[in-house]
Amino acid sequence: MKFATRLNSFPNRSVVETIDQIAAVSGVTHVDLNYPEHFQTNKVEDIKEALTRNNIKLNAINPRFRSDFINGELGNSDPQVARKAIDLCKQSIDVCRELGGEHVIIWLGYEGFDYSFQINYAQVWKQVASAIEEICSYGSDLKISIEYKPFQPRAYSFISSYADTLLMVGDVGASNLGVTLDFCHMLMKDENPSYGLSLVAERNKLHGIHLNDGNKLNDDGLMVGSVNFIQTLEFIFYMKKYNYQGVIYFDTFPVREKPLEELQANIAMFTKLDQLVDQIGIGHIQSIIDRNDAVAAQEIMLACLK
Ligand SMILES: [Mn+2]
Repeated sequence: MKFATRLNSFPNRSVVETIDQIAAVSGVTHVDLNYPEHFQTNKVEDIKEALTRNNIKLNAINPRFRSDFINGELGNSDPQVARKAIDLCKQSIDVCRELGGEHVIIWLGYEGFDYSFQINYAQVWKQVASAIEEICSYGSDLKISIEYKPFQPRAYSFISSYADTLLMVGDVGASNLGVTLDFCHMLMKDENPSYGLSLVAERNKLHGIHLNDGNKLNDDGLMVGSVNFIQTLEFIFYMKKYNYQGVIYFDTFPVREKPLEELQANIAMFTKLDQLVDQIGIGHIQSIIDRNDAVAAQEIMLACLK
């Protein structure tokens, strides 16, 4: 099992110190880094050395668009800003290669709209598709994925669901382009996470998973399995069914919790749910699904409570 966690959960430390701290937790195999924010206090070589020293691998580089992009990133109506957004993704690809990673995850936080008549939907769609195509071509040796979120900070995100993300992936048509699913973002959209996972995985487009939990209408970033237990179990069942071999990144926000303890709790819960799926049996669970019987499906919950 490959696990990664959120560096920003560990405040007041440099990236190198944080890597040292996280690496001490049993089970952690990878880290994700944001570009450029995690490269401001430590050089790439120092981070590389810290990863090697701790036997931790880089999972993904996540380009982070700040205030210059408040009116949109790849689809910005100002061509210079849109070009800067493409360049930031290309720089993220360069850094990812330098650190031996294989995945760049693009979350377009500011791409969207707040008002009716604010943007030209079709034109922005084509502009974003063309930019992503250019990025995928530049990073053709890496996996590139889109992480969608339905809203926040915009009232409406431009890419907001598994459905429009898959539509964008299809329109771009690059073989290295896929989807990163964030469980909490799926809940915000009122999606059933496993349905989305299944549609994405059926198309071999499941590049990444951000696991967490929440109360639906906010990106709460709560601990894995703490609110939506049975939906998390189902999600892990489908991860196993589709033989997901990528990294599980815990995108949780320990604001008041001790971050190392919170990370250990996420690993413990994931491990327990993974074992429960094995104990109940993938084949047995599948046979219950195949009966299309809600009462029979309750047997799975009861088996967890035994
Ligand atoms: Mn996420």
